[in-house]
Amino acid sequence: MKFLVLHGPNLNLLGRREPDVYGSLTLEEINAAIEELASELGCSVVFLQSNAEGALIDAIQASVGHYDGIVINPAAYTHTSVAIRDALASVGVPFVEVHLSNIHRREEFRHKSLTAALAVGQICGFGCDSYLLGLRALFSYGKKH
Ligand code: CA2
Repeated sequence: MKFLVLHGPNLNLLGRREPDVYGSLTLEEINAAIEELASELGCSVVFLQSNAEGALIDAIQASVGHYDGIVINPAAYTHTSVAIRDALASVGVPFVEVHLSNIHRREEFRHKSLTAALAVGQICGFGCDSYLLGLRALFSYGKKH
């Protein structure tokens, strides 16, 4: 199985600012942990981080027929992007929404996700482990569907 891991805006800054909220790992270190889990599970992963909404949408549209699922942290677009929601809805590729922080115990504007209702599930609040739990869950989902 092959999975696409999408990181949204500003996640390229991880490890350099706000470690109290998002942890001290860099995005490269998170990707390395995901890669290690993928090889343990026997699946492959492809990564993309973008600060641009359109680039994320292009990647979602292009995922059809190439990936068994998407692990996505839409970052701030979670709370604002009807366009990313529409892209995810249109491709029908199963996805898990992940967040480093627990968005439900933060500011009210972060409580709402425009994408979560379309996801197989949402995992938040576990830092890097949110991605690892998300990949495990999607891998297991993929074996059953
Ligand atoms: O907790 C998460 O994973 C978020 O998706 C992160 C987003 C935030 O807008 C969501 O509400 C929750 C922000 C990503 C920005 O990451 C930074 C990392 C280091 C320094 C500054 C921002």
